[in-house]
Amino acid sequence: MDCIFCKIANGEIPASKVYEDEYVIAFKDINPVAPVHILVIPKKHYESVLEIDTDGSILNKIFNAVKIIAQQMNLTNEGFRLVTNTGEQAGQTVKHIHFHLIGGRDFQWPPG
Ligand code: DGP
Repeated sequence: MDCIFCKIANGEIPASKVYEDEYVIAFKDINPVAPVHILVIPKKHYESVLEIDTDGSILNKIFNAVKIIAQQMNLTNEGFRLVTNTGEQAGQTVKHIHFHLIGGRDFQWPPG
């Protein structure tokens, strides 16, 4: 399968990694929209939230990584946003589920 995030997960394509464990990898977004913009992904390929294991185990691993990275990046006091775009209308361009962890500035709600 020709998936850019699978290639980052298996080391075929370089990325600026900030976290890695057996199940999850996190790296800096190539096109940051905030001072901190990290993509947190499962190493296993799932297209989106719609494909994720229903037992929730991979989500536990992802959220555990998010907590560690937020602490690492000193985002826990000011706050941060965690977003996963699903499907075309939401603007999902890479079809390997990823959570945008963004912080370091104020955000608006509702988002654009
Ligand atoms: P989305 O629009 O939610 O599917 O977000 C995809 C994000 O992935 C977008 O912010 C740019 C980022 N991205 C795409 N290709 C690469 C890449 O090769 N390396 C890195 N680090 N980020 C990428």
